[in-house]
Amino acid sequence: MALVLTEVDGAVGTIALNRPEKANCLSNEFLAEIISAFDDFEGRRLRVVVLRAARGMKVWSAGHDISDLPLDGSDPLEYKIPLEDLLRRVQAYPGPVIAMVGAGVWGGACDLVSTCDIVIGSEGATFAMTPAKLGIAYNPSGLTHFLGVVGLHKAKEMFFTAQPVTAQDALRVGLLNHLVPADELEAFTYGMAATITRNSPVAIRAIKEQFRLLTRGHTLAAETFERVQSLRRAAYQGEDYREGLHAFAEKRPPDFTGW
Ligand code: LCV
Repeated sequence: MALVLTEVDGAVGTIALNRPEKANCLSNEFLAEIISAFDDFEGRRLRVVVLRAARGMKVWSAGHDISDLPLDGSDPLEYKIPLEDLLRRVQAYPGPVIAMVGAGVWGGACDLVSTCDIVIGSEGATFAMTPAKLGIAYNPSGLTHFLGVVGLHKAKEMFFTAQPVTAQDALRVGLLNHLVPADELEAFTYGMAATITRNSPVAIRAIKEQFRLLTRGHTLAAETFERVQSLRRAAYQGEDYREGLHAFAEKRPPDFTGW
């Protein structure tokens, strides 16, 4: 069964995540197929991409496939992992990427959804940032990104609690552009996509890239970068990270003892 379902309607392409048996969690193979879909759509000059879960999915995406996370002491969220490649691919796509969300979004998938240019949800949409559940200290580009989307206090609450944010709360803090009834979600999303396709793709491409450049976060002094890397390394090479992954695999709550 194809992990990624694609549809094209005029200048609008749709990428649907289709891994129901694993709650749409994002394996490296899955991520590579999503990136290929974006490459194909760019080659076809599709002006808008809608990113969604396949119809009938109980979960939009359970985030990174935890079984793909390394336990050899290497950085689980380094620059060149497939998930980070996909986040950059979304940002580099020359047209708007609209996330259409009607169910739960977890971890790296939550970063993916909020990396999209516009997020439209229905009541079932929830958003959880889960690295602390796994002993992962996340990464500076991801944290910077959330700061730009929801602001410092909400970003801290999301990362410290690892609990899902409701659709209403997501709308209130700016994680959702629109919250619409489930039976109107598709019509609303594709109506906005159609509106966008009537505007200049050259102007939109330039405006999107300027937004990316203007919101990239601060330059880091060498000493700051080294401290960031030391904090992150202590986490992913520590016992909490191992405990987080083993607890998930054993379907039990983690018992973190680090400090
Ligand atoms: C592998 C999975 C997963 C999964 N990986 O269905 O952002 S970071 O830093 O945290 C980053 C590293 C990241 O994204 O990490 C992943 C964060 N994700 C989560 O913490 C969510 C973990 N999943 C869940 O809490 C539940 O699966 C939800 C609530 C999403 C759905 O629950 P539901 O009862 O509907 P199951 O839990 O039964 O999941 C169905 C199958 O998918 C597997 C899960 O182990 C099960 O497989 P088996 O049937 O073989 O047991 N699965 C779910 N999520 N992230 N595998």
